[in-house]
Amino acid sequence: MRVFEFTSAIVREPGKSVVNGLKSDPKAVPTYEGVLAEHRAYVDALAEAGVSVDILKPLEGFPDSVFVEDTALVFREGAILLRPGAPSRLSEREEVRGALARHFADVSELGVGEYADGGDVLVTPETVFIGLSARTNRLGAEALVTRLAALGRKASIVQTPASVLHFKSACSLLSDDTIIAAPALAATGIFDGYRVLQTPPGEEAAANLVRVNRRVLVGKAYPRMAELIAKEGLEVRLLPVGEVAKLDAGLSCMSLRWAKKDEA
Ligand code: CIR
Repeated sequence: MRVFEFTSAIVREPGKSVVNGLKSDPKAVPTYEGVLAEHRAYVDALAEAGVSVDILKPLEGFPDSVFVEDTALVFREGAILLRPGAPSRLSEREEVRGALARHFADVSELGVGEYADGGDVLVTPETVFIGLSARTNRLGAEALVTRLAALGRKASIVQTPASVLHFKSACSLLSDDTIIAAPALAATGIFDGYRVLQTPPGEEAAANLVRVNRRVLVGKAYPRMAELIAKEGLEVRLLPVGEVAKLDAGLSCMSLRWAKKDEA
C-alpha cells in the first residue's frame, strides 16, 4: 500500500488571527503576511506535485485552524474526524466536517473524551503509529486503533518524545520502508524493522517533511536534510517555514492528503 502517493488535499487559508496561535516560545511572534506567504508557497508546491487542492476559507475564530492536519485522518478508504487535544482547537473539527463529507463516503469520528491530533499520527504502509502526547490521550489512541481497523489499517500506540509537540514533529515517512527521524526518536527503537535516516545535527526540526509522489517538501532552513533526500534519488522542493515554526508547526500540519480510489 503506497502511502505517499496523493491525488487530493484539503488545506485552510490562515486568518489574520493566526498571529495568536498556540506556541511554546512567547518571544516568537509570526506575522500574518509571513504565514500567508508560506501557506501559498506550500499550496503551490502541492499543486506542482500533481495534487488537486481544496482550499477552505480562513476562520478568524480559530487562530490555529490553518494547521488542518490535526482535525482529521484521511485515506482512500475513508476519513476519521478527530478531536484535537487543545481546548482552543477542539471545535475546529466541526469546521472540517462539511469538507470531509464532500470528499468521503465513509467518515467515522472520535467520541467524547477521545482526544487525538493528526500531528501525532504517522502512516506507513504496514502500520499507523499513534503517538501519545499532551494532545493525544490513551482513550483517543485506543479509539483510533478501532476506527483504523475498520478502514483496514493496523495501528500501534507509541510515545511522543517529551521534547516535541507532536509525534510527527520528530519523524516522517520517506518511502515504503524508510523513515526520517530525529535522533531522540530514532534511539527509542520504535521504528525497528524500518530503514531509519536520522536528521543531521542541528536540523532536528527538518524531520517534519512531506513526501508527495516523487517529490519531497523540505523546510528551506535545512540544507543538509535536503542533500540527504536528494541522495535518495528524490526531487527536493524547498519551502520557507520560519513563520509557521514560530507556532510550533511544520510542513505536514498544513494539509490533509489522500489518494482517490482508482487514481493512484
Ligand atoms: C498548535 O499548537 O496546535 C499549533 N500552534 C501548531 C500545530 C501544528 N500541527 C502539527 O504539527 N500537526
